[in-house]
Amino acid sequence: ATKRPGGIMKKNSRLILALDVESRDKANSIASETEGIFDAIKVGYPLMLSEGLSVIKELSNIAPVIADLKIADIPNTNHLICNRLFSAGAQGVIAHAFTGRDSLEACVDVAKRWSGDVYAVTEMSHPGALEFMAPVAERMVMLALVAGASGIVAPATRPERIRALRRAAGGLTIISPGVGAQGGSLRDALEAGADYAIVGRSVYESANPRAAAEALLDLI
Ligand code: 3DU
Repeated sequence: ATKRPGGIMKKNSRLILALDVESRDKANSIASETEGIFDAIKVGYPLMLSEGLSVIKELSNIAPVIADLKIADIPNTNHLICNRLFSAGAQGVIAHAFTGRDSLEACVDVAKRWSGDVYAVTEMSHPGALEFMAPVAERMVMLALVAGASGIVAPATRPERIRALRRAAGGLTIISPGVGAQGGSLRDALEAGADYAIVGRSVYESANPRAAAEALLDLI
């Protein structure tokens, strides 16, 4: 599995909206209100388990959708999951790297067929990620490169770790959650080497999501 690093996501605002609301109506209204600001919308378990895969196609009329199911299974199952997500309209998927090369390559193989992106989770943003993930995160970045992923997920809560993972990541795209609600700084994450910041609660829980998103734009 070889795929040019970097992927196909357009880089304008460098902001990705994490839309972890649990209703289709709420998701569509926030996505519409903030239309034009975010380079992509990340949809995960909360919304997909509430409303099903059809939300992907709906939201992708507003912005490209990254499906964040943190896929972590054997190659055959990963293959099946990725096929479902890309055929539902996702432009990218997020998969765990810790499952190893064959599992990650299964995701990349499917992504190639759909001309889509795979982002490999290396080190997560919460404190618990220091227990098992951080000590092997650089190795997981190398795996993402070898497997042909488009990019990696690295923690905005620890910009010094983004900096270290960027050194290993070469031309891979770095998408970085943890800005705002988890305490991470947008500017610090981008300066440390993230290509995109992922922002959820500080936008979708705001009384005025568009104003909150525009305030982030002003910081960049
Ligand atoms: O903390 P926020 O509400 O801004 O949302 C962050 C999103 O990114 C959320 O969907 C979460 O599941 C996801 N994410 C992380 O926060 C940290 C990771 O390491 C990986 C994904």
